[in-house]
Amino acid sequence: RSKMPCGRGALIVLEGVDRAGKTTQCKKLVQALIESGRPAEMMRFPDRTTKIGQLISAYLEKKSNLEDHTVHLLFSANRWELVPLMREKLERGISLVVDRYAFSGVAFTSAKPGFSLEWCKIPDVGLPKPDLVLFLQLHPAEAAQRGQFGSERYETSDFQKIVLQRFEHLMKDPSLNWQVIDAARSIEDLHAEIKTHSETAITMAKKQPIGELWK
Ligand code: 2DT
Repeated sequence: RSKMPCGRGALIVLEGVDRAGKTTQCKKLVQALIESGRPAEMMRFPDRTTKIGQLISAYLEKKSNLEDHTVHLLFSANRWELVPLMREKLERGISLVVDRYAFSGVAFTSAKPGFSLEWCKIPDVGLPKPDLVLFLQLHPAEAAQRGQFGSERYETSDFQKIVLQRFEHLMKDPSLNWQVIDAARSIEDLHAEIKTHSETAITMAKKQPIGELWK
């Protein structure tokens, strides 16, 4: 029996600054895709359940300190360790809806002093390439209105502003299918737009092999 009865699944990534609604929208998208007969599963990075993910989680919770290059490479390693599973699912026709990916990796580390965008991208070169990257755009002032920042590392408005600039730079890359979504709207309005883009990406992906990111 063919591995791909109806073609492979699509790799759909949601990115955006903190509190733009990524996690809510990922969950709603997976549910809607399944209800319309399109197999789909959610993933998130960092995946804090693996051994590498636990090191990252302790770092984010400020329970441990890690050198900046080291933690960057751990975030990347955390994606690479899940690549075999991601490929297997995509090839079985399951679309993956991913909460953060290499773009967060580059945007957050390159927001630290002394890190270039180019250096930050290298460890993630060759990862499965997303068929669609949805960027949930939210002005820092509107993000601030959604309540206080949490207590994890990186959750300060000054840092988040630099992160947003790094994302804006990454979005200029025409080799990726970036779609910018205005996240200052209702959950349902956002969901409808995200679902439409995703359905198109799923249809297109069926006919194409999985690409390689930044290669
Ligand atoms: P959440 O679990 O709340 O999404 O926060 N991050 C994420 C990085 O610095 N590098 C990465 O590669 C990834 C995927 C963003 C996770 C925090 O970790 C940051 C916020």
